[in-house]
Amino acid sequence: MAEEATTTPRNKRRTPEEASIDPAAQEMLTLADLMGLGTAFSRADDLAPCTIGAVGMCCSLCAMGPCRLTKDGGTGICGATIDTVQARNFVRSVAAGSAAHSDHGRDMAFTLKAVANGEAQGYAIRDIAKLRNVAAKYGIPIEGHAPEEIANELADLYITQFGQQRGSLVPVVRAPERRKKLWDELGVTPRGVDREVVEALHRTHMGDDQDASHLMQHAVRTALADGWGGSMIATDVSDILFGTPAPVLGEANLGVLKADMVNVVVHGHEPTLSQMMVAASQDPEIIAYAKAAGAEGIALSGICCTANEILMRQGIPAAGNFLQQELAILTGAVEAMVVDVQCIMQALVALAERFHTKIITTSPKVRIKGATHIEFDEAHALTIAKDVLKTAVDNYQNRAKIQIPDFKSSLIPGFSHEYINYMLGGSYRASFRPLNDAIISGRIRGVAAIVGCTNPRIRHDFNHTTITEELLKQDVLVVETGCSAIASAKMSFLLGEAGLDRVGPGLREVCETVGIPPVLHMGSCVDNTRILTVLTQMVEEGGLGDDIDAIPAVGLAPEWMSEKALSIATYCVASGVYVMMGGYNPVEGRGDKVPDSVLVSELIGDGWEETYGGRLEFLDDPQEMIRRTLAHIDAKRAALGLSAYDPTQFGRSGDARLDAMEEEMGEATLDERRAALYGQVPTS
Ligand code: NFS
Repeated sequence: MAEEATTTPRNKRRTPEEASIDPAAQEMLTLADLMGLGTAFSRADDLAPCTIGAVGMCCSLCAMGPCRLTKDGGTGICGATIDTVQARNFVRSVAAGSAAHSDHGRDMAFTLKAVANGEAQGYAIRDIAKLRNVAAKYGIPIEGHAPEEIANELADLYITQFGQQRGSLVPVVRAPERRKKLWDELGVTPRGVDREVVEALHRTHMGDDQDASHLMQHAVRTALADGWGGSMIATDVSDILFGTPAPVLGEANLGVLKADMVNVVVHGHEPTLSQMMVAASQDPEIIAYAKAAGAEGIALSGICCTANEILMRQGIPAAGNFLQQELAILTGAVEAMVVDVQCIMQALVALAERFHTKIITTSPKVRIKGATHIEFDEAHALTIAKDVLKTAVDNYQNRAKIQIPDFKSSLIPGFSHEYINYMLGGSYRASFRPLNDAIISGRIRGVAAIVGCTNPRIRHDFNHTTITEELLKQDVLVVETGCSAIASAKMSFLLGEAGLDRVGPGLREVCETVGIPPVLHMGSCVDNTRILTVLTQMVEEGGLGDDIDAIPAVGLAPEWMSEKALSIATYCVASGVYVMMGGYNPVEGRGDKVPDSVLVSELIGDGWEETYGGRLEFLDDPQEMIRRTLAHIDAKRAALGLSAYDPTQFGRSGDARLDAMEEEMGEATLDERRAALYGQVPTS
């Protein structure tokens, strides 16, 4: 891996190697250049970001502007200061991110209701244990009740969370006691998902809330409605309907596309569609239909978070992360790209027109001009999924020249918090005790959650993998979700043995003992709530303080681009986590010449740390993110009274001991090896 260049140089086209560290992506970018086709990478080179908007100095909330606040102390026409403008923009972004995740959660809750009533074709309640577990948290009666009855009550409760006007969202009961008390005291406990989003839009309308601190307080409340509300509901219901993930073997990168099969790529976020596509693609009738068209069968793969949903439940391969959506089409081997909601580039349609690929939109909420629309509805889910696949098969004959990069990596995803709990303690004593103990002893120095998007202004996958690689060497256990997890998968960090030679001695011992890869793939972006659950369980297990902010843990989104990432960052900070984001800083512009102004960038840093124990920073340099991660983890260890991190204490047990013995014994016979291992030569 080369070691430099993380942000887009201006007015210059990057080479494929400068644009991405992924050889499959590089091959497709070279092809795009040869064919004279644009991608997000080349458009990012050609289109410099607006220097005013990029640092949050533009207000376009009313028609007196847009106002540029480029002068020291300057205001908008209404008198809004730069702090107010930045805070308003920030709140609006968080509201959009929270709305996107939560609307996904709402749809899942409605699907649960439909399944409970037998109105959703092809779906079933797959994880009854999780259903009972979740329902019991809210006092829904479970003993003696059929799964459908429990699901009906849980669905009703979850549906009300969106329109609830007063009180507290019910999933908030799952937060640590001290944290809930803090949120109540600060008045940021979310009341209802829709209420917080609507209020965010109201308060940021022209002439409303004009105090940056007060505005940012509502950013927190709106984000908490996502993390401890909409997203948590989405994760719960997905597990109940499609199964709680457990380790499974999968593959990632464009090399998963098949030259002799009908390739269907699902792209977007909601598992309702993609799970049904998995079922339909395995239907003998559809396979026969594909064979009749001259193909060997149907090869289903995914892009973005919908890829993660089916990867970690069924091991369906991931063709790539966000920036690979166009690159998949460039292979010429994709018969259909089937999209639902979020992170779908409009450019797909124009690019697909240069090939035979059909872009098929399926959500009633999302249409793209020029795409084929086949609307998905859960009442006829399986029938519609089969129709979509038949459309793809019919397109196979139109395929021309193909070029599929020969790069893919194996991985083992599927580390739900339930599975982590189980793997650490077994069925009868499932517990986070071993994880806490490993941190307390210093075998594991701390935990980092590396999450979020890829962004064409940042060298594709570079920050994700650079930070992951170094933190593993430093004995930091890494958990990942979203496009970050796919980046690590492509680097083979998500496969036990393949990654362990790049891991520090203490962490390696833990991975070998428990039998886990050094990077745990925990799912899609809504599944960042699994990380909140893990952190809460670590608090409840004891020994690492009485709230999330005491744990030696850090969150990173080193190549972020979407508003959803801002919402995630904000709810993590409000939950007590130190979060660093790479690249674009939406509150960078200066407001320090305005009398009595509060710098928003200071507010989200020192201000939020004082209030919530977590802080939010935007940084360009991955090395600096690594330095700050380790410094934070070490400071939290010291505050807990734990021993200072010392890697020399570990690494002499487990496989490392065997490896050392192997080296020493060289040509030894089998009996000599047995003698060294067991102290005597067996008699037989
Ligand atoms: Ni997350 Fe998923 Fe990827 Fe970013 Fe988009 S796919 S919800 S937003 S780009 S990680």
